[in-house]
Amino acid sequence: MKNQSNKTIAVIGLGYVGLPLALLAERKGYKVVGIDTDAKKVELLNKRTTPFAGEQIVKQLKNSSLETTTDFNRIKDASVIIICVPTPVYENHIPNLEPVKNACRNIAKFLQKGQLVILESTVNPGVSENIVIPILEKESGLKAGKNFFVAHCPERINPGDKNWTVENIPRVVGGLEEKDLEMAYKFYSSIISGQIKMMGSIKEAESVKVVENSFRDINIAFVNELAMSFSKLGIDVVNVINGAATKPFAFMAHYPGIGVGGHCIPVDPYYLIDYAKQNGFDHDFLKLARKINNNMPKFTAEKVLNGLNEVKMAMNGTKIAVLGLAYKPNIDDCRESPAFALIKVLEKYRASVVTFDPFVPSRSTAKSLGEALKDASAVVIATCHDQFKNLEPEYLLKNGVKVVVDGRNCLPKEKFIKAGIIYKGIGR
Ligand code: SAJ
Repeated sequence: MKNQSNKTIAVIGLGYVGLPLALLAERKGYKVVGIDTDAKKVELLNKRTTPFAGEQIVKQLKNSSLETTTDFNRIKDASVIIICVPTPVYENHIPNLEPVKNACRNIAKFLQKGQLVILESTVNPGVSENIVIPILEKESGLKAGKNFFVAHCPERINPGDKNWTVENIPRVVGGLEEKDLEMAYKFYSSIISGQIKMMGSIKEAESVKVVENSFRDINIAFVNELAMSFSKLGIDVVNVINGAATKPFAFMAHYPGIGVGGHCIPVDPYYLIDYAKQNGFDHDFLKLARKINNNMPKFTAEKVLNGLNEVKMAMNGTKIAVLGLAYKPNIDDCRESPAFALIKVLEKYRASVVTFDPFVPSRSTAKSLGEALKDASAVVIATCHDQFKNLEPEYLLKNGVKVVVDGRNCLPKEKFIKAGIIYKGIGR
């Protein structure tokens, strides 16, 4: 490994994206300063504990000498400054770029000649040139492309994935000009083992991420719509998808469920929808996919209603256990999790909802699985945590459960039906 010790990197934003990146750059020989506005998070990180799960990160953190601070002054010594702050959307799905703007304002105060600023946060095309650069130039008095350099390298962190990591995931990078691109390419080549593709412009690099995640959202919407249709046709859509997946080309399996959560897939399409609309194009298809996916919690609640009707029970006053709050299996991240939309719908039917997620005790109403299941007439699997995949029908029957709605199609359907439980999957 080339010794980069004479080079300092500053990473702004120490969350799911910034922290793994900061730890990787440090392992590759850079001196790294991690900066976050959350003093509590900085304090925890300095004590070598991490505010979010992930044993890999905890181990790396304990072995690292990463310096973390809230003081933006520390960017002065950095040759590369990487922005890894969140890019959420507001309730009305309009992009919220405040975290990016605030990071740029804080950087601009201390920006030095020759520094390279890289934005990793997911944004729509145009943000680097129309938002990031004007703020950096205005508050620093320096000129982008001349006195300092700007590039975009969209993050591709996949939380919980042990095979694809920040070190080996291929990346794309775009620069304001040729020089900015070269500098960014050289930096990423020194820490990433995966392929790094140089894009023709910074806008192309910004477009790659929103396109790849919109691709995933529309594919999930496709199978969610199939699930709704095949429910009426009495055909098991999961079996059909697995059948289609035997085709070794031109098919990519996605699976239906109670909805689409996380900080990427349900959010990124809105960045493209909004930017295209500002430029005179309406993404009907992307909007329809968002509508279908956002409707899945309601579709799931109707499954609960139908299941209870089959055992002559109403939702009103019935105890329903919702198992899983995190947006995907075996992690504690609840951002945009459809479980919460499902709970809202169930409570509208005046059901008495208890929740349990072993990875999210702080937001679970029950302290254990046993407590959640006790006297519950219906169970909804909202997240396919390993602990729930192994649930036995006998255990549920013993607790008085009559209906199981398998929101992630992760239980053995036949086994539950044979045991006399009313089983409802999503599309099966
Ligand atoms: N989901 C479905 N059906 C599917 C796949 C996912 O309903 O077939 C749901 C999940 O339950 C979850 C949501 O969609 O609620 C998002 O799932 P995800 O597997 O896409 O997980 P993310 O949000 O962690 O997505 C990340 C993304 N990575 C980056 O943005 C860098 C995404 O691009 C990856 O495709 C994804 O990981 C992955 O492949 O695991």
